[in-house]
Amino acid sequence: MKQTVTSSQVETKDLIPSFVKNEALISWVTSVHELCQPDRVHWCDGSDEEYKRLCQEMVAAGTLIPLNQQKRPNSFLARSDATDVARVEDRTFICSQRKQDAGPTNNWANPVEMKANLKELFKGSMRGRTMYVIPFSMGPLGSPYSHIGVEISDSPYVVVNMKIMTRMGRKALDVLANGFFVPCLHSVGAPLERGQKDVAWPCNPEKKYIVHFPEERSIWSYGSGYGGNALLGKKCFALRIASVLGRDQDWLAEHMLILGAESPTGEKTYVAAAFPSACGKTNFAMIVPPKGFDGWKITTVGDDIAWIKPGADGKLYAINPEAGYFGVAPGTSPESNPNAIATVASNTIFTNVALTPDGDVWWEDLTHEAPAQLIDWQGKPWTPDCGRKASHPNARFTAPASQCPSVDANWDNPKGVPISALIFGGRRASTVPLVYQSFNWNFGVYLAATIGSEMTAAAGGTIGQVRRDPMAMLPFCGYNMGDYFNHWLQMGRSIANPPRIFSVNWFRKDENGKYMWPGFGENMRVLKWIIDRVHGRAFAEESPLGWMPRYQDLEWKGSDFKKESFYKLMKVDREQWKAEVLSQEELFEKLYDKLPKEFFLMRELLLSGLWRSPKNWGLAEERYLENSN
Ligand code: SAT
Ligand code: MN
Repeated sequence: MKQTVTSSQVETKDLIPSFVKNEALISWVTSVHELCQPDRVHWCDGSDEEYKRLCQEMVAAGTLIPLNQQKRPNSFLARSDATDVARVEDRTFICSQRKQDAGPTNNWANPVEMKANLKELFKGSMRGRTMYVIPFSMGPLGSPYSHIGVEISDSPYVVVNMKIMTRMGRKALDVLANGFFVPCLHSVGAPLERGQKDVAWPCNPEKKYIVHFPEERSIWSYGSGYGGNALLGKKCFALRIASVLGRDQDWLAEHMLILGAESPTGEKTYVAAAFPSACGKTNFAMIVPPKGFDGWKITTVGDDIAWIKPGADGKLYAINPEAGYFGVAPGTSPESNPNAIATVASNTIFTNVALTPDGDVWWEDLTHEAPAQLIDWQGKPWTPDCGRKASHPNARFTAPASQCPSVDANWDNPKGVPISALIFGGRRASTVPLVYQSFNWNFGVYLAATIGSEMTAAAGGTIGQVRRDPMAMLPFCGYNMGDYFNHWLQMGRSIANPPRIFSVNWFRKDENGKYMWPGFGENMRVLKWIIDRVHGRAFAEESPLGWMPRYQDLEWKGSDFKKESFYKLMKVDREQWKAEVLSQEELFEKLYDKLPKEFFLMRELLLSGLWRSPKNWGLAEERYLENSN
């Protein structure tokens, strides 16, 4: 049968195509159809023809602008409503049955009341629109690590983005068969009355709700068409709901990139790394080794999310549940991330970037000099001296992972890749050294739980104050953060050969406020030490925090970075660390009733280590001087 049906023409039986056999899916789609009252229903098959047709329809509707075919083949620009430009954390809810299961770091609402409220909002919310049924697999099709979701959305923009970001369509439905899926209901919340003309970016400026029902494993999202609010496979499913699945099924859903490093001898090592937002995660996932690293190859498995499960051999294995990148455009340049630039050369959807006179895209930092004229992200004429940014700071590209020049040979491997190290980083102007290795799994969980970023003026906080972002999961953990820490500790108890855990900080500043570390490709020098450590090759000294490299333990070929600068960057300042440990208390107090008892003990050990004679600190200042002779 035809895959698009019009409600006015069809009986409910025609709502469900004959190839759909899953009883739970049939009953869910039927009930959503009844509730949302769309004009048409379309079951997405995930084909290229379908993608093309939807893009053409959106071009006709003014939602997409086709870009110059020569410069940016098969690519489009979308401009969102100015009020719908990012995830809305204050409108994001975890509606567990018990409030304590959401915990103090999540917004909670009574699930019965919330469901009733949502049903009111969704009633007739798709009038005048097409209801798209979008089956998708998070993770390689049929992998034991993967999970199936079905999103129902009234946004064709969501459909084409889901085609890039997930394995979407008929194939996912075939894998689902009669199995379990996560129902993800989405509406832009802008029904069209008879004869009402649509706008280019429909959304609901007043009411937005991004709601998770963890026990039911379902997602209801209303009012926004942007990013993680609307592409429900990403943060909503692959992190918030999946973290709950992980808690219940003994695995981890993490906000981590995954990369592979191949040495000149052909040895392959995979690591996963968590950073809060605005710490250059996509850049690190696609890092290009600097001068002096001939023969090294870095490959990308994922740039945002890792699903990590224990394998039979006692190691942890990870998959990237996504199939594309939804990356921040501003700041991405041929210098900062040449692989990302190559990835978005074609078949890409850009959202809220600027348009050049010749039909290409531009964003801040893409080139050293801005073009003389542009159309900005809101569709207004722009010149370099106009005082506004040409692209929105959260402007994005949606591009297929397969187009990344550094994509890993195993990125789509259903078995996942073995993870040898977990890396945690924050944006810290002071206190936290460039790199150290935690003494063991438990200390590593403690360090991961206490990462954070110093507030900037833009973040609206007190400058210098640290916003803790445990495991970079603060906005993404679907249950109580204290239970989540315990789950991490429990994972360590149950695996024979856990990955080693490291802390990195690319953002330490000197007394003049200048970054002390060049970052970008140079981070490879730190990564190589980490890899050498996990293979038992690199030396490290004991410090109160963990194991630290000496200057000579890093590869400096091709660099003129000074030994004195390195030790300044590695310094563990007792006074700063006393203040750090005290400020960690704030987070711990908030989570007090669920905080693992191990954390109190590790905090005491950390403090007592800091009080050891500086002479005995692996890297106390006096010692650096000794070493430098
Ligand atoms: O909009 S997304 O949630 O996909 C990206 C982000 O805000 O982190
Ligand atoms: Mn992210």
